[in-house]
Amino acid sequence: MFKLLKQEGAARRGEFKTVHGTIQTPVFMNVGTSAAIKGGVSSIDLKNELKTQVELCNTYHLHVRPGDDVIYKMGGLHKFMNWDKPILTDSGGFQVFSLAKLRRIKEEGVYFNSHVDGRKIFMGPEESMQIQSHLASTIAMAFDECVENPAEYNYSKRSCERTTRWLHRCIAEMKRLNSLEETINRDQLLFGINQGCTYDDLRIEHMKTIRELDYCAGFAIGGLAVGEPTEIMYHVIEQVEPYMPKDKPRYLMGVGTPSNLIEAVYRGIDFFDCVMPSRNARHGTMFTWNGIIHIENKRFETDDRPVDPQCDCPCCRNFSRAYVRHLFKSEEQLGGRLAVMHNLYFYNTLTERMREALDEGRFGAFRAEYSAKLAQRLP
Ligand code: PRF
Ligand code: ZN
Repeated sequence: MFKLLKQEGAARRGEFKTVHGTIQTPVFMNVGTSAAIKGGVSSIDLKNELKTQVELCNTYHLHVRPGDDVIYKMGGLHKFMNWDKPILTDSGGFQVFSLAKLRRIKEEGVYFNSHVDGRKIFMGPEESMQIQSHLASTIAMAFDECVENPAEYNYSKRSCERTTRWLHRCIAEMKRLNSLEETINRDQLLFGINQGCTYDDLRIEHMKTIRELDYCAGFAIGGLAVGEPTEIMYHVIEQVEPYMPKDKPRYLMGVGTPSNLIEAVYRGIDFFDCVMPSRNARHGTMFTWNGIIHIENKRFETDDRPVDPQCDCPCCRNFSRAYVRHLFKSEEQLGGRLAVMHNLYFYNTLTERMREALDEGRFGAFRAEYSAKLAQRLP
């Protein structure tokens, strides 16, 4: 399913075949938590304008509202959103830990109250797989515990071992679900998730254990970008990467800035997702090939250039900085929509340019040119 096309150091150029089409890697998955990209961007925009390859949705949010039973009745997420390319669903583990109130973690799963109406919900590995099977995503994520950072060694170790037991239960349940006649996507794939906080030995031990589970079509590194310094995140990737299978995709969950993506590809990562491009856009922070700008800045008041003169997105092709700034200043919804389209186009183009650089054996030069530049905040 995963084909490694080129390698430069640890950096990989690959291709991942799924029933909903082939994903070219490195790839950035566009986050549509509740089956919608925030900022009023639709699947039609993603497909026709933004070069999106994969959309990411969340088990927890869709279970709470509208209910995975509703989406199942509507024929699954693909039909529901009118998106026929790959969809990855996150398992709910992370969102329960970061959003839900009053949660209790037990061996069987997590008890928590919905962040929407406070109603009591239980989610364990089996429930997460059942919901994701209802959603009928292309790739389902294992149900894991993402421990807070910093976390004590002993807690991290016990949590990690539980995440392994949960992965076994996820596999058994997905096998069962994929064998049922009534399942919408019987080819649904499962990715396992590496945890272990910032402890090298726990990370490596956990990766060595889960890589043996051949049923997993790919592996993710979870539990990073949760408050630890960036250098620690890079260090953990470097520790774990040698133990990740070469013939399966690697996904760094919830990361990150454009520079983080370049640095993680350099360290052997293939898949990414992050709310940063869409969330920052809605606050007027826009990524450009020269660095990061804040469009509400006074200096853009009468600037008739596009947000990024090097960009071919719908926003930059049609409107000036002055106009986009005005939209933000007057709180017009169009401002957020244009900025989200620009930032998603930027991320999708960034991974596309990394793929081209890898194809042509010049990823090292690409990293040298852009890693620091894209991180700088322009005045
Ligand atoms: N686990 C899951 N989803 C996630 C994470 C995780 O650790 C993270 C951590 N950055 C983001 N999304 N299931
Ligand atoms: Zn643009």
